[in-house]
Amino acid sequence: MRYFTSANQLGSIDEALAAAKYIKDNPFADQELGRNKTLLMVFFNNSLRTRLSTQKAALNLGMNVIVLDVNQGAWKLETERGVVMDGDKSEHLLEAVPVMGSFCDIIGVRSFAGLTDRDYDYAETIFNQFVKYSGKPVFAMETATVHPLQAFADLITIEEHKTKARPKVVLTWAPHPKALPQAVPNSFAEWMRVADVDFVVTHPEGYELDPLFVGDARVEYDQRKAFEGADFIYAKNWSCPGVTNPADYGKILSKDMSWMVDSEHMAWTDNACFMHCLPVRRNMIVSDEVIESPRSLVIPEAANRVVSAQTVIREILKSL
Ligand code: AN0
Ligand code: CP
Repeated sequence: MRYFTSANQLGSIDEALAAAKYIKDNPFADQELGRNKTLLMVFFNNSLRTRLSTQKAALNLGMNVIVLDVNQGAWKLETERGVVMDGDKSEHLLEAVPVMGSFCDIIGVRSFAGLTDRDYDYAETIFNQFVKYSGKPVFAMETATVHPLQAFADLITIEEHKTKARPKVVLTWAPHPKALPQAVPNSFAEWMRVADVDFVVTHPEGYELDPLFVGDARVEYDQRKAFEGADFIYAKNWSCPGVTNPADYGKILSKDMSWMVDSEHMAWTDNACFMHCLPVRRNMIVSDEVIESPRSLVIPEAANRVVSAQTVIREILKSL
């Protein structure tokens, strides 16, 4: 595997889930696979779960791990080719990336969306420079437009908790004070479309996700209608994807608190489980009561990030 950003790179979704189950049951079975191999994790943004779970996954596979916070202690990086570097950026990504590649066998990259230039973000400019110039397999630890390790962990969690063969899964937008990327809902939509679930997306008008990810999934603008009969409620804020109006890309179009998931909202469902990728702002996205309820899966969902990361890194190790 040269790079990992989406569901289809793991073969069929059933194969991916079977591999994840094997890893969950046998976390230390492949320690030889990673012996003397080094994972470099490069962060352009903050992280708690991705940082810890991906390290833990690599350690379970017997690997060595190096972590670089680009914004803390490294040289400020220029990412655009052709600029006269007379500002505050001391080094170009075009040298930094192959140098990083020379120190490791696999690279994980977290490179958030800037949310100002849609074309730049959706071209995955930073991630693709790692793929092109590092000479090593690269996986997404949340890039500008995707968060596949999260979506895979979400799917594993749904598999573990579903009580129906084909559960109804609802992705709902919820309010947030800051503009957030579309990476989590993009990947969640992409993975739910290939999973055996009845998938519905609900959000205020203007928040339509890119068709590249949401495809022909059902969109229901009436949140109450969307929630009816739901088995899983997956809440997430995202900023305007700029699909209907490119000028609105990255903007906050609504802070409508009636979209916050509280007990009243959950009462519309079929006793659904509540999910969120975390970090979550309580009483903006979800009420204290719902996130603390026995139907909340946020902690096991986060714990499954080790499983999704380990499944992906193992596949990459097997292909080295
Ligand atoms: C990020 C986001 O919405 O993409 C990370 C989530 C995994 N969230 C925040 O920055 C709060
Ligand atoms: N869910 C997730 O990726 O969290 P972090 O941003 O803390 O890594």
